[in-house]
Amino acid sequence: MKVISRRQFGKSVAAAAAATYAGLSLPRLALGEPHPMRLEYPKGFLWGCATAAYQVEGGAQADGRGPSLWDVFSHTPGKTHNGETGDVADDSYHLYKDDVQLLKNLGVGTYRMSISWSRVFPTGTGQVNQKGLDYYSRVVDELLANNITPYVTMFHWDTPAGLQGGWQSRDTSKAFADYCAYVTKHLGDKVKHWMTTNEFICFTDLGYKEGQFAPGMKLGAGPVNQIRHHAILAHGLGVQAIRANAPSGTQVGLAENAIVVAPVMETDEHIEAAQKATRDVNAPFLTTLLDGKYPESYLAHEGTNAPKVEDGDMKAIGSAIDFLGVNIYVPLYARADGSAQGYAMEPMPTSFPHMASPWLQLGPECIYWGVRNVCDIWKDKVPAIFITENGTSSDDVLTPAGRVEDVDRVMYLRNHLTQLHRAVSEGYPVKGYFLWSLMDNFEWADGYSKRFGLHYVDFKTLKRTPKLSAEWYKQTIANNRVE
Ligand code: GBH
Repeated sequence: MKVISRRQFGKSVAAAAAATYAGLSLPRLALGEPHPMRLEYPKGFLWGCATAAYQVEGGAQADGRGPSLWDVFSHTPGKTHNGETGDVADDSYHLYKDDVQLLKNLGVGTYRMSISWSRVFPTGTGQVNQKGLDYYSRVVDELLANNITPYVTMFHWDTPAGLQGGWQSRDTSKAFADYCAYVTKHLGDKVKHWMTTNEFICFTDLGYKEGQFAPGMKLGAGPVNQIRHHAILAHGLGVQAIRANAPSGTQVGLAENAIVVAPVMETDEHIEAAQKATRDVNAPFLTTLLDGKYPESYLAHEGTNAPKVEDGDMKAIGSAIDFLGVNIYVPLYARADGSAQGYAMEPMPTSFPHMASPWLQLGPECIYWGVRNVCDIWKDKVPAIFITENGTSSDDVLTPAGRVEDVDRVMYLRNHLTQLHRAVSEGYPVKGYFLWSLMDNFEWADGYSKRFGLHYVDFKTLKRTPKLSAEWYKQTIANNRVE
């Protein structure tokens, strides 16, 4: 009997295996060699970061700024985490040049920021505060000087406290249009991309129905539906005002947290179910805006609580937009169930994973379905789409060495940008992506307890430190691909 060594035996087994599986594998790549499935974004894809005035500016009383409902709310005991306020926040009011350098270092092409209405009109209407407007002029100039295109939101929840009745009053929608007209007239030569409002539900339902956001009220269905109507009306009148006062070529849209419904499985029936659900769950806001009318099912469901609509309202609300901005963080799931409405929403199991904020459940495919549903349902009503926010909170820790190893944020971003790439590669008109947020900031009712930034902010010294995710985003932008 022929005796073979253990070594020879191993070799012959390996050779037999290699023969069996030959043809089933591709040649190995050398280090640094591009792999065939690299997720390249199209040339010219716009990478950016987003913030909002009350969350980063501070300078709450600087240069004649009037109070907003969020100043009042955050100064009311028990409303925010540890009673924290946006009085100082990141003090971007004074440190904006540093912040533009942070953006420049990341290599972004654009910055989404918002204007504090009560800096420009301290009581919301009437008397203008020139110094407030000048501040935004300086910020915009600084961005442009650094080759960063400003995308500006007119309203990110900081309703001037001087407006009697806030969003309960129809006059607020009109005051908003006047404010938009004034700002566009004065900044329209420099800013070419405007968003009217940010996330309707957060300054309507959460402020006037749930009470967890400013102004902290808990009203019934009738008043709340009217408030929702005033909010979308403000958007519509705002679009008209911006168009009437801006140079031609100006792009107008909004930033809406379209509620994303993903199909449980990717089959025709479940996809159809998810689309039906998308229309319904977004009924009072996005659906009405893009259809130019309230859905029959919504009106029927609300009955005598349905909003009172005046002549011309729906025309304004349905104004054509140049782009739709969607803020996307989390998914919901639907399945086809053979019912009359055509779908059932899946309850979320308690075991569903989430990020540092308990509401921030991790389902990266939401960014793909968010884009696809909206584009498939409303087609040419959505000529271009931007992700105006996406990002996550993390329990960031600044090490003694001055590092923040936020691998969970990198994981979140990598997976969302992978899913977004799918939407882009299927031809959906996604033009850009704004990461929320440039730096840690005032996270509304959560105060400073939840950090969403690419830069860590020490809220005592206001020092900004880039996190690992900032390095990762910088590299992603430089390569124009995600990996
Ligand atoms: C966006 O809202 C905002 O536009 C931005 O200002 C904000 O900083 C960012 O996201 C991160 O939150 O406490 O369970 O009741 C996202 C939508 C709506 C999500 C309110 C959190 C409270 C959930 N947000 N919601 S809960």
